[in-house]
Amino acid sequence: MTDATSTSANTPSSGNGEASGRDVGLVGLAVMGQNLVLNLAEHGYRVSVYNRTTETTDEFVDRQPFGDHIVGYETIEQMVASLSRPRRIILLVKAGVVVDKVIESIVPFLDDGDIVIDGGNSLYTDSTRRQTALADQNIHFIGAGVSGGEEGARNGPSIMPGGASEAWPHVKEMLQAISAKAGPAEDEPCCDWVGPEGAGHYVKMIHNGIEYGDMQVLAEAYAIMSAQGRANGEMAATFAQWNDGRLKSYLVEITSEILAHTEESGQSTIDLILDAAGQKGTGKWTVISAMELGQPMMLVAEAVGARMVSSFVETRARAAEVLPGPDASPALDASLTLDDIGDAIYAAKLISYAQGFMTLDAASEEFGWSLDLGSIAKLWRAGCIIRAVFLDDIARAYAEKPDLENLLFDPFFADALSSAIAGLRKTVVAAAAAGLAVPAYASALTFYDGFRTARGSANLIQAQRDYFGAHTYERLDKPRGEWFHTDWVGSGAAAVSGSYSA
Ligand code: NBP
Repeated sequence: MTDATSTSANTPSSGNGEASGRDVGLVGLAVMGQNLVLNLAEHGYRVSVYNRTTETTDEFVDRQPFGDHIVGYETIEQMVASLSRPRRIILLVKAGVVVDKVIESIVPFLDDGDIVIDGGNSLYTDSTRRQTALADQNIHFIGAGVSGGEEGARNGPSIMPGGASEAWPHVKEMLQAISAKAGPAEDEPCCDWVGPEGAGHYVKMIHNGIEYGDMQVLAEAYAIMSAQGRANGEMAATFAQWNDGRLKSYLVEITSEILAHTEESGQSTIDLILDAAGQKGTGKWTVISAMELGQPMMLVAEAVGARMVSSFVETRARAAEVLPGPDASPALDASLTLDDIGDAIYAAKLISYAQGFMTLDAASEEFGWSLDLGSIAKLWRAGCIIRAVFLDDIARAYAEKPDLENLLFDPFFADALSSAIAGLRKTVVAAAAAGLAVPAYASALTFYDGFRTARGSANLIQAQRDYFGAHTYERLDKPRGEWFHTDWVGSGAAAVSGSYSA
């Protein structure tokens, strides 16, 4: 490999269509890749594109409207050779082993200091591994979470880059230019450096986990309102109204539009859709990571579980015939209002985000990433699927108190939760009495009640563990850190030397 010598092509070049010195390369012309290329070209960047299947490249280049700002290449080698140095190459290929294969095929043509950006939904541990391996070859690797789907990629996604920080100055202007913008003047890019190793993909993973939670929270509101006998049009109007206030968010907005959508026949489209939710794995990854870090991200865990239960279509149909529910009449407490349900959505979301930020905080500590939680909240204000007005409040909470122990201790969130929690409680009680599953709401309420309980019931669990496994326990009448074992069938407690952790 030779040294990269020329200056950065961070700003768009004038673009005269020459075959060398192009600004950025992109591999992978499926839905995300094509839209991100159009976004780059619209911002003046000259993009060299490559796709494994050449016909896809040809079709795309032929119909795109940006002329020689977008040029297709038949081989990776030609694409790499077309770029100015340090070369910047974005990968938007299928996550997993494909990313490794593509990196392997590119590396032989790269020089010291070139930059590879993986913009797919890669697992953060893979990104950490890739960054380390490529650093050994003097290649800078950036794992960049990109959220917003097809529309975001085209018009401005939320971008969460992490990895080789030396590369950030070479890509900052470009990635911030194509990202969504937020803030009062809509000029603050939803793209900033997140941290080392796989930090960017970690933050994207937590974003996706929270997205699972938000979707479940809205689906439960839909289930309750349906059980109340409300028509889809009325529910659409309610979600639209909620979208004018504290619940304002992309997911509430599209939920309203979905519920209002009808077929040519006049029938609601939502009523024709099979109730079996798919998933690609980022919610599951979130829960696994939270568990590994000892963080109760339970609302997202329930959301992942609810999708699993939904997929048992035939089994649920059989269970519906043999497993009785409560004999409730009317089906739902008639005093449960739309305001109560709105409160349930809001309180559950507050708790879910608090759990998400607890996990981010723990990951930052565990991996030594120094994550800026307020900055992360800002990245999610626009462009991404969980964009919502209250991310401004989260950003403000961490800006005011960067060492905030828990989001729920911020005065704004504490007040907001205390005013909404009664609605959540009423909704959970009504749903449980009617035999309606509301796993996200119930989990949020249970977390809230457990979290605010100064003395709980884990003393019994410690006693049970000590009884069957001599796992020892701490005592209220002795200092923390002193451990005891009781001979439960004999007599008395004996101090155990040293510390013990389970
Ligand atoms: P896909 O995840 O469907 O991947 C398709 C692309 O990967 C095509 O360009 C395909 O080339 C290429 N590819 C495959 Br498959 N195997 C390959 C190989 N062995 N060598 C080279 N290229 C290979 O595309 P996508 O939906 O655009 O998503 C791209 C990334 O962005 C993924 O990581 C995804 O999880 C993430 N993401 C997607 C969305 C979304 O809304 N779709 C949102 C956010 C993030 P081919 O044309 O030759 O088959």
